[in-house]
Amino acid sequence: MRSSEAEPRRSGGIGWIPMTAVILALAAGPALVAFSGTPEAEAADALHLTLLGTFPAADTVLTEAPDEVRLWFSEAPQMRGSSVRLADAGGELVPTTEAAPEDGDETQVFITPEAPLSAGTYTVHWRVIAQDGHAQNGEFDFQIE
Ligand SMILES: [Cu+2]
Repeated sequence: MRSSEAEPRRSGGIGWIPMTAVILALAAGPALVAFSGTPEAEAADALHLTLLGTFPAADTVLTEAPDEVRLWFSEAPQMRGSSVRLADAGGELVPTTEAAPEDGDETQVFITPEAPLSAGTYTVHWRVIAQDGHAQNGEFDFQIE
């Protein structure tokens, strides 16, 4: 009797512990993610510059070739280490001026193609250094009909 009474208790105990571990893991997982993603990450996001807009706007189709490519940021990037490059549909770099801040509004950075752009799809690759030293990069396409 003793052993048959002990057996279910024991198996019940074994079953209960893993279930508790699973529940704890499920509860702790999101909590840990939330914790690691909260105060420090938000502070870093607040410091990071963000891309506010571009000309041409991403994924637009233009009927006329733009004479520049311009990016607007939430703060003035550090120009040292920052770059904006233009590539054609084949991935070849299109000759442009070096990325330069707009006079009087250094939150805007622009490049100017050295020759008028022909019809086709282009990709803008940008990389900028925020005032806090963090690099941000991205790319977007536009098309000229
Ligand atoms: Cu940052």
